[in-house]
Amino acid sequence: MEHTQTLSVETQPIARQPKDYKSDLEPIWCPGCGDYGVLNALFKALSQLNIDPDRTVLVSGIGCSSRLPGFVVTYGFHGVHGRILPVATGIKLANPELTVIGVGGDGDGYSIGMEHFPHACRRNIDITYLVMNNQIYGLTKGQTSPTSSPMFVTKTTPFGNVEGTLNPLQIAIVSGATFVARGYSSMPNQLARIIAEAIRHPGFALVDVFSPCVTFNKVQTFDYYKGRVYEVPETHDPTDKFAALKLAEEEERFPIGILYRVERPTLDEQVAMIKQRAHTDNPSVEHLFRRFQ
Ligand SMILES: Cc1ncc(C[n+]2csc(CCOP(=O)(O)OP(=O)(O)O)c2C)c(N)n1
Ligand code: SF4
Ligand SMILES: [Mg+2]
Repeated sequence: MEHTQTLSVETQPIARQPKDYKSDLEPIWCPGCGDYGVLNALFKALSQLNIDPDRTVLVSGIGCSSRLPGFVVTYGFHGVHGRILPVATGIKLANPELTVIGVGGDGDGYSIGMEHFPHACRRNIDITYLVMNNQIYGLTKGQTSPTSSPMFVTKTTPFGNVEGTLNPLQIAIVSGATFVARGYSSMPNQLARIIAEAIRHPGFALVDVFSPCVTFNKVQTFDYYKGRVYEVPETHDPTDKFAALKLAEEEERFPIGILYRVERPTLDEQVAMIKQRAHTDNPSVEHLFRRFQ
């Protein structure tokens, strides 16, 4: 049986155009920053799904990438460094009807925020997590991040980075995320479709996006990615965990698309299930679950 990578966003009358999601604030990213492509792809994805801005929250941490919620007309929460996922989890549990999207950088998510990442994956909280991965700390003017390549020279590693590189896609897959994809900010249409699929996915959806920092990362540039990125083959079965891990392992060329997608109960579904069971077995403990109502 052939498995396809078709990004099957349902067509529906689009009442809102991408420009309708744009706030009055103009982004202040450096000219050419990859994050512009991610923002435009997000506008397109929200429009493709005709998402109601009043029922949507973007949660960010700290970093150039974490400025993004200010540029979108949805609700936004620009929090503290590395705390996107606990805040997003709290918002989703308090009101499961909301569309909750975490947006931030590789430093925010995979360094200071790393203790939250595998747990959000295993809990399968129904949120989308969009990481603008530029392999550097951009806002603080160029230090190595966990996704920086070995021997990468920065102010903090003047003789080259001696540490290995963390693979967020593999960590997400083995930790229990149910949707794992990689995008590239220079492929905005495909990125928009991936983001739309991630939002539609019931469960924790990671979209790690190559989003070059043109000011401080002179290694992983747009030129670097040209010729190295390719679309996930149509024959790839996204439910095959080992095939997904193998694709995520590639270091010379980089597959772009949905690597892994399966379904299992989300955190709020589990909470509802347990609440129901507790009520049936022992109505006297129902008060314990009131905070989830
Ligand atoms: C608790 C805390 N530690 C350190 C900082 C300094 N700081 C701000 S942003 C940042 C890294 C941002 O890197 P990344 O998340 O990759 O975002 P980018 O700017 O590259 O988009 C750091 C270390 C901080 N604001 N708060
Ligand atoms: S420093 Fe880098 S990440 Fe930050 S806005 Fe400039 S190009 Fe983008
Ligand atoms: Mg970064």
